Amino acid sequence: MNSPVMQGLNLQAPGYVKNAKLIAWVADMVALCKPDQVYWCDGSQEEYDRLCQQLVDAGTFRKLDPIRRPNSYLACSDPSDVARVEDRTFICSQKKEDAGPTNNWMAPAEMRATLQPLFDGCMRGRTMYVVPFSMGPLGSPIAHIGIELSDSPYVAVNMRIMTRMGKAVYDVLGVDGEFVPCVHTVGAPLEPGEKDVSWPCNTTKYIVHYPESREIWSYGSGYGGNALLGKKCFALRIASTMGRDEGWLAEHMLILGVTSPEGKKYHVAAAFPSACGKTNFAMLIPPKGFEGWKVTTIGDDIAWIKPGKDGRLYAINPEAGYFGVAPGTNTKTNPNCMASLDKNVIFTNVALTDDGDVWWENMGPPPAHCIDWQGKDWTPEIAEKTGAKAAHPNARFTVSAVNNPALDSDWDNPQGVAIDAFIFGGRRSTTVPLVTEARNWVEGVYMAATMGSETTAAAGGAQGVVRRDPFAMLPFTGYNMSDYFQHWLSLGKKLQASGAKLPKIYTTNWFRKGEDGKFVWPGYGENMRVLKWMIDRIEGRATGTEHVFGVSPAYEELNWTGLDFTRDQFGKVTSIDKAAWVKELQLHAELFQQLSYHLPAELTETKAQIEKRLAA
Ligand code: SAT
Ligand code: MN
Repeated sequence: MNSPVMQGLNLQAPGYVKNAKLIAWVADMVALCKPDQVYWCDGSQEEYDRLCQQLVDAGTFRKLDPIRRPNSYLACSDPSDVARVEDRTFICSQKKEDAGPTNNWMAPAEMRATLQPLFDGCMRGRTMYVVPFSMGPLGSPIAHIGIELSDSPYVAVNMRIMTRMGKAVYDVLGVDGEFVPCVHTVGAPLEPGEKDVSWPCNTTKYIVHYPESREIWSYGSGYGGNALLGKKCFALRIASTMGRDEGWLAEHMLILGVTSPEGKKYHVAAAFPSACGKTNFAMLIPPKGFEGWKVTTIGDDIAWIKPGKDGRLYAINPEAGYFGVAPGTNTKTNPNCMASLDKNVIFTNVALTDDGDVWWENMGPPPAHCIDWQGKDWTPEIAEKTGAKAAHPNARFTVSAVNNPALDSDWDNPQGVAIDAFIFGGRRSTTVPLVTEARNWVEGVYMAATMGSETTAAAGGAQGVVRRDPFAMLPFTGYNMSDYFQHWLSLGKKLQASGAKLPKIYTTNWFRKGEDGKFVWPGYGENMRVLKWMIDRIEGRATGTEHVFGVSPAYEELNWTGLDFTRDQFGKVTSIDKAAWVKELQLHAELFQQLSYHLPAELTETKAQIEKRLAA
């Protein structure tokens, strides 16, 4: 503790930090990163307000109008740092096969040698924030602890919203508790006297995971999942490997509760790729015709699911807030979300209106003038001429779950909620019908494994290209994808053998388009009609129609009260085109070819059965 680099640093951990491994690790990281200061976050409101003010003074934050948007801020990132960077994300397991063909891999020793010079002195001129957080309710048997060291105060305040962050974490951690060490730097050290920029980052980026030692190292980005390491890095990539080793599941799923007019409650976990409306579905308001039904939110992005003593699967939301996509969110698509954004929000890369509020595409009528996310003047006329967006398509809000008027009373229950159904939803303009139930667990795993989706802006890629996105986990599974399929199959088999009733598995597609190129299904709140059918199936009230790869509803089985949706339109979103499916199965074959190492035989067998039925 008395080495020269540490002199004058507030390295001394607060008295309530008693974990020797943690204290030693922080000292090592200080020696490596060489920050000017170390600041131990306590998670208090006072601290949050102070750091936000500091971000305002630094020009990173702009405080929004206190009447229109109380206690809320706008941050605009560097235009080069606007999304997760999948091509810079690495899984560094000892063996390449363990990362599998869907992950970027580098040998741990080689990666450590690469990162060493980058991290050496990376925090010069900056403060290292020690951010203690719990993924999941503090002390829950399903929860786990992480500590993020970051030189970004933006990360510290976002982590306070997104996780249970603060000194209470140290009580759970105790003297010898386990934590996942997460090191993050924007990779922009400051020379003495050098003036900082409002969004420091580096053109070189590395988002690195060592699954065997359960470590995360992130370099060069301050944005979203690259920097808020509790989210995709820990809660999905590292946690999925923990789940494989320990017999549980870390999934890219929202969790919702549905309560019937009779007061019976069901829990559904649903996987959709990033930016495909998970937040909207998690906050769904039942439409006309569903009086007395209630949908409540447990989580909007990630689920940790562990088998209970009764053999059922119990899920928690490891997060405590929503880091949602702003563009497209409005009082029609997601009224609960709009209400959540009334106050105490951090907005990133949306537009600033002349009256000190925010605006984004499709939020409502455009303002006559605003400042776009890059600080330029924006008017509807300019947009018309140049196509300039006021908000970046991947612009985000960070808001606490407690802001959500539809928050489920069990959202913070340390025991989690028992899952009745899983939904896997792709974004496909053709081929895949509105909803299909798997006849058994294996068929459900097949559906999830072969899910395809047209890409969105969240991954920073082009829009509209179909890519296979197994379980909506393509960029998030921290190990070999085929081993992950096997883990799902094995867990199902084990639970079934114990006599437990497994959740039903569905695949949905809200995104079929007509010849006019427009979505046929109205989506949003109307998805309740599909959800209700699933519950009818769970209760044995709906027969469904069996087809080549599962069971789908007949037109009569959905409640159409309050919606004008014809049998013909229903046909457009549910039809199964044989030729399209022959092609689709060729694409499944390509996927299986790519994933052939350790690919479970059950999946190729399921495919053969579908092909047989298709040919019949
Ligand atoms: O930017 S994040 O990775 O946190 C969000 C997402 O891609 O879903
Ligand atoms: Mn996500």
